[in-house]
Amino acid sequence: MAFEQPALPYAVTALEPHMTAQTFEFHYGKHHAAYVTNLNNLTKDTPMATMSLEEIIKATFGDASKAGIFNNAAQVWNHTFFWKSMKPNGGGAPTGELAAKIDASFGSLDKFKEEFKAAATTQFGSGWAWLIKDGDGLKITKSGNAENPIAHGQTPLLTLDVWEHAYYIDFQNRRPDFITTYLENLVNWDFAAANLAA
Ligand code: MN3
Repeated sequence: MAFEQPALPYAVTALEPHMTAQTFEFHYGKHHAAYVTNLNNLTKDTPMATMSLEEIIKATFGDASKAGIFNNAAQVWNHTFFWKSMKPNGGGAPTGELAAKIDASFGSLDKFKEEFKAAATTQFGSGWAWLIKDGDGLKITKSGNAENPIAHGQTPLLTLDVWEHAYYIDFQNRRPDFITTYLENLVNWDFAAANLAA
């Protein structure tokens, strides 16, 4: 069975004005869709066609001869995870165990935001910023291009896409404003809490 692009968890207009339908038209409709098409073409009639994305990501990471498969499989996975990392009327503050772990790991929610913003801003060129599980605590990481925590056997809780295509339509070159908007208006703490509990 071919890989399929999962439906968005909300309407393309649901995150406006923070993330516009036009951004979804390109980012979901063109970029994410193209990674799915490429992955299907690259794995057609091979054993990988029936593997999970996570299995493919782990099996191809670091293998230069499989870089195309890794890049497309990871980008399919990363974008699906990114859409879920946001929600209409997102932002605000986490609660419960997640809130306690953020305080324990970063000092406060504000300190977390500062550190996350620094990581997402300083990822040079294309890539991703992540909140991941780290033992009993939490950690912020960043990765270049398609690389993700799954490749490293880590458990991601949230992600932010900082490729230019993620923000250029709505924010042009202002990546820091995009990151602030994500943290204040879009981030889905329920999704992060569910990943922490899983
Ligand atoms: Mn993207």
